[in-house]
Amino acid sequence: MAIERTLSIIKPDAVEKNHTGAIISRLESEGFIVRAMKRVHLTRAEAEGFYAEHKGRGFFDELVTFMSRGPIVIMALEREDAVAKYREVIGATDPQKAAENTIRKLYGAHVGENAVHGSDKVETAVREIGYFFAGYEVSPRA
Ligand code: FUP
Repeated sequence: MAIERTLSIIKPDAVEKNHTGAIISRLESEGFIVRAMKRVHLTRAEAEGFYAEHKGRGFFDELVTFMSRGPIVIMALEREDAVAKYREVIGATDPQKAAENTIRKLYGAHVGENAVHGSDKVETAVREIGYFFAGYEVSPRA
């Protein structure tokens, strides 16, 4: 399997509840390497840009309001098969349907406040990492 990168966001609900460290620790213990990381408070326009593919969906307004309500922690993570493995570790979009011990099950409340984001495909990950990080901010493999 190939070494991939995926974009991880610790969303405002999890940052507010002080779960940032626990989530990063879990991801590192699952073999992910943090290649880039920053803590930012998105404007509404920045959140809308990130979720542009969902524009027009019923939950879009609620989603961008949520994602811009407080600081988030954004990371470019790397490991073998990173996209699929990360989605396995975070669990289903709806925390109530997520498997036991997944990050969304442990730290998410409901589909609108589900603690973390993850890229859905390798190509999406490239676009999403590029949305938040300049090339020089993503450190190469040691
Ligand atoms: P995921 O890839 O698991 O993050 O899920 P999606 O890309 O389908 O959805 C992006 C975000 O929109 C989710 F994290 C939560 C939100 N959402 C809702 O609030 N309601 C829905 O019915 C679907 C998604």
